[in-house]
Amino acid sequence: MYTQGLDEAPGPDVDESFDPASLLPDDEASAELRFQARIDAEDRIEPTDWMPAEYRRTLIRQIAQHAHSEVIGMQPEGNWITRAPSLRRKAVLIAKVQDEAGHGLYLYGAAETLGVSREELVDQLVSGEVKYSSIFNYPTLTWADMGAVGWLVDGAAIMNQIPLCRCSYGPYARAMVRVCKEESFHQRQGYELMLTLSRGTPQQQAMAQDALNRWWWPAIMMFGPSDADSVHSAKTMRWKIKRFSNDELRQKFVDVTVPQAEYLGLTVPDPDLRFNDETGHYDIGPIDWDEFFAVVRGDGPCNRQRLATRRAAHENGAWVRAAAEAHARKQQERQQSSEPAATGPAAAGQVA
Ligand code: FAQ
Repeated sequence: MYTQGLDEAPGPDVDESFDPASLLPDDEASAELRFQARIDAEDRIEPTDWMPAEYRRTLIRQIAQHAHSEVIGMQPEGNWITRAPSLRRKAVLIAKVQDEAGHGLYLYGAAETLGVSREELVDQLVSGEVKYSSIFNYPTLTWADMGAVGWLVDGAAIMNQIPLCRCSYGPYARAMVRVCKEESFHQRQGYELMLTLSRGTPQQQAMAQDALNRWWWPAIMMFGPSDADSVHSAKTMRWKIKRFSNDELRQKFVDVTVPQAEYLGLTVPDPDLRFNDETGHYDIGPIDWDEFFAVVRGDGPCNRQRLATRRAAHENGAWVRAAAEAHARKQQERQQSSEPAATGPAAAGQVA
């Protein structure tokens, strides 16, 4: 369902009149033009290729924010592992939370190929210097939230990430392929949980509706500011990091998700929601951008708690990092002391 995004033409191209060459000395200008020509020809940029400094910075910013989101994103669901109502649900939830940790690691790995170290990235997260997705600053109050998060949050994440599988930067695009396969499983388990609740007792149906009421708008906001207010979209679309604008992806999500809510027998909490026969899309009511920007600034319901938990986990893990480093050092010393002196048959290449 979500992979259909891959078959569609990219979104509208950005300001073609902009000429990066006009700002740069000759050598760099021609390098930048060659770079853009490779992007336009759908060539993949790899870590050892020349790239404009701003392309590198933009990718580090986006990939790091994405990695941090996956890592912080473990908290709202991790909260429910001990309270899952059955062994099956617990096993599924543990697997999902572990997947999110893995996604963070692939993404940190992809960011490292751009010349930033893992330590720097992690320090930026725990110091609160860099952003992670707004969505993870909302609390998970009931078990139904595990369904809503899988269905809506992972659903929104996939909608955004499928086009990233075609991102111009090779390591990010390749990381996304696996991430999307796992997110697809996450979305389905969430929807299946919602289906179970919505076919259950009146109390279970009410829990499912309450979870949808609380998660709908934060999921809509996850796609980022409206196109008019998006600072980075113009350049990231020119560089084919992003293939669709924030509003285009938001619309795709709404179009896919509203019929899913109807199938569940739930009501989307938007009195202005209408199917528009002329456009063939759903129109939604106004988004509360004040809420979005407050959460992004650090004033959401759980921002402080999420960062404090992450910081504590990092500090509590210091001994593991120290032990791993000491072990690696010892192994290296042992290896060096047991290596034969560089003379004799081995050094002369006579030993197979
Ligand atoms: N929250 O100019 P734009 C997941 C910031 S993974 C916080 O439009 P851009 C898996 C933006 O960074 C979810 N900040 O920016 C999972 C920028 O700030 P800056 C994460 C936001 O980059 C599921 C400023 O606003 N996914 O859910 C948000 O072109 C379940 C201006 O915005 C990704 O990161 C926001 N929602 O577009 C895990 C995907 N939106 O840096 C656990 C990759 C915007 O200037 C459980 N990222 N901002 O200080 C992207 O596709 C893009 O970065 C966007 C933002 C679309 C998020």
